Amino acid sequence: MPDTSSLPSPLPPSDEAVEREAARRSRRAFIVGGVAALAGLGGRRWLVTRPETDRLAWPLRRVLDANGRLAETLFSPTRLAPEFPAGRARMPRVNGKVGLKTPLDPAAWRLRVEPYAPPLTQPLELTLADIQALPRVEITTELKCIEGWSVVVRWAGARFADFVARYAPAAQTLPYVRLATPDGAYYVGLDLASALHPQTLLCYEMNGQPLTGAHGAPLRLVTPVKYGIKYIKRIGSIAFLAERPADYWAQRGYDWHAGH
Ligand SMILES: Nc1nc2c(c(=O)[nH]1)N[C@H]1C(S)=C(S)[C@@H](COP(=O)(O)O)O[C@H]1N2
Ligand SMILES: [Mo]
Repeated sequence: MPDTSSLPSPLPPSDEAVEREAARRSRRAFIVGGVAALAGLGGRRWLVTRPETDRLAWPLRRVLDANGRLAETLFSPTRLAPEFPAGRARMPRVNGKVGLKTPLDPAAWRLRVEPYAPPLTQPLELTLADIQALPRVEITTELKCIEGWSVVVRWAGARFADFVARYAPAAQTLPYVRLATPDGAYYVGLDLASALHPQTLLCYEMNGQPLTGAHGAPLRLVTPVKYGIKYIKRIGSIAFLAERPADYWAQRGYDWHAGH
């Protein structure tokens, strides 16, 4: 189990707040459902022929977003994904090569932290050694792909929370994080609570070996409370933002939070 004692622990929402939010959401979903029912037998047809928002008919996108916001309300930094004995770890297939098409020179690679607040007007450029200087954490968890397969993997890296505390402490006032590959082709958005979750890691090793190029060398994200779509490989830049950032797979029909 990771040691969470030194981490900031935002208070979980009160039961009352969660219930209020759930009631508000279900009223909304009821209204959307009611609209579909009113449309009668043609309802399904009507639904799937609506103009799309991020590749989903807008009423469906609206329900998905409402569910996602409910997930955000219920999200708890103390709810941990199950861990497994290290011996259970296997090598997953290489899945998803968006943003990995060009060759990468590991020696020239830098992690770019975008300026997020004055007096930081220049991006911070970190090396892999800077990340490896943070406390090393190892966890064995299940990588779950949204396509329906999963593999237990042993990861090693630094907690995202430790990275923020050391290299971007003032960024903790901003509610969102965006991570992108160096070419910008693949990008992932996280709310700050998910980024600071004790199992969210910036990983440089997989099953006891340095990451291979196809698995995201030199640095990838691991966030075991979410699906594999959020485990961005070959991170090139990290930005802290006031607005919810776009997310590669959320723009292609999946849930923005992608928790499970
Ligand atoms: N840069 C980048 N990262 C990515 C993807 C991708 O296409 N490009 N695919 C994601 C998906 S859908 C999954 S399931 C995992 C798979 O990780 P693996 O290839 O190490 O098994 O990587 C994620 N990270
Ligand atoms: Mo995936």
